[in-house]
Amino acid sequence: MNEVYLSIGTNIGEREKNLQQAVQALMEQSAVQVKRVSSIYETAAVGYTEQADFLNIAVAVESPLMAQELLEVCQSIENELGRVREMRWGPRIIDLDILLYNHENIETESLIIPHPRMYERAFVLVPLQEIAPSDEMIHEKSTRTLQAFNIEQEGVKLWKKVDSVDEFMRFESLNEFK
Ligand code: X6L
Ligand code: MG
Ligand code: MG
Repeated sequence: MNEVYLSIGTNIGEREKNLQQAVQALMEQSAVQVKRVSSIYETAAVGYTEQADFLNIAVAVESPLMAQELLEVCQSIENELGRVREMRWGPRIIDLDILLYNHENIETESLIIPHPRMYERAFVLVPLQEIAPSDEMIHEKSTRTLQAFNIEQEGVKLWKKVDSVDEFMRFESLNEFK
């Protein structure tokens, strides 16, 4: 079984609902087990900064799938939730990125793991460090980088504390009636 960490982001529409639907879609995959979900962070956009703030989370999953197959699962969920690719680095309904796949280094035409820019991005590392056992899963490199960040200066704010996958999914059932 492979231990995999994902980063999920959204800055269009009902952002919290988009995150829930993405995690729900992961849970509905028979070949994916969702083990942990981080708190939800509101984060200033990086790359192209003239866009709305994001909500970002990190998710730990277990899966027998190969990295490439998981990438296809992530892309199918993005499509299912209505993602359309317009501007590079522009606003998106949902974005699922594979950060880590076991301790493997993978480089193919379509996939680079560990995610090449994750160590520079507080919006990735802050949620990740909440659910990744320290040192064991995150490379030492990233914990060091994380300590060097001034989290607030990086535009990353705790938006909603989440203590378990169940809790994360529970507020979805409430939202069904909205
Ligand atoms: C120089 C050049 C410095 C490019 C940074 C950083 C580009 C990040 C793209 C960069 C550069 C990205 C999210 C986001 C995006 C997200 C927040 C990207 C791709 N995705 N900002 N910007 N959260 N807060 O999920 O990550 S676009
Ligand atoms: Mg991304
Ligand atoms: Mg992506």
